[in-house]
Amino acid sequence: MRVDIVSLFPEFVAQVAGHGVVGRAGERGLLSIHGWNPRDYAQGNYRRVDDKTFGGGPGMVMMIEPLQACLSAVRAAEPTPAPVVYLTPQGKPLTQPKVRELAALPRMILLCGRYEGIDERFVEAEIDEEISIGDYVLSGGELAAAVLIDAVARLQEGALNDAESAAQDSFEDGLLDCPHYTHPASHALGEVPAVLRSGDHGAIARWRRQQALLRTWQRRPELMAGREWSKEDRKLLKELGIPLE
Ligand code: 6GU
Repeated sequence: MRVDIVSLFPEFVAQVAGHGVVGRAGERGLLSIHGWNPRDYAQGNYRRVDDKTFGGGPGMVMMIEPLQACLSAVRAAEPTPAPVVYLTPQGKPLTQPKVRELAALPRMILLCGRYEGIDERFVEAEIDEEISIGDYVLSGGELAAAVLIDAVARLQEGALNDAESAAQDSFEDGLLDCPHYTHPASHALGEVPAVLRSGDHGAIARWRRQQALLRTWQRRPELMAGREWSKEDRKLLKELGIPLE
């Protein structure tokens, strides 16, 4: 997958997203990240990319022209079609299904806003999707873009080693992950649950599933509302005393 980042700090995004799984996906040729700075496409001595907000008020707004020129260069660099995703707190909250959808594309173009945002006319004309990473305010879309790149990179076929298998991650099934333990089995802080040491793979799988259900119910009950449960899940929920709706 190819990711183009349009940002006033494109190196920052590439840096943050360049470590660990994402870096390895790059080395394995599964992901390539390309940074683009609208300032390089701005006019005049000052290479101005932002201006005062019409109607007054604090803060600066990113101007249409440098963004349009920059986006044209991004498109011209490579013919693969790509949605333009604008990272903004006004966007739809990012979820794992959305990550999966984007991860399956050959390319995406990420636009990071700074200041108060970007001229709405550019948003209407050029943006395909607006995405937020949560209900809090960041000073720019750069960290959000790095988050999105990380989430998408680890879903690229071959990005994870076996031990990291994405299939068992929190949210891949819409539930939180079960607890995990490692050696020593016995420690002053407590014992590893006996079932995990039993060697009974069926019992271990059931325990993990039940723990995932329990944790989700305790911590994020809204994730469980309106779901269809399998026969096995219904049994595990009943054992926990968790009512089915
Ligand atoms: Cl995508 N951008 C900014 N500036 N703040 C955010 C965000 C994005 N998502 C949550 N907060």
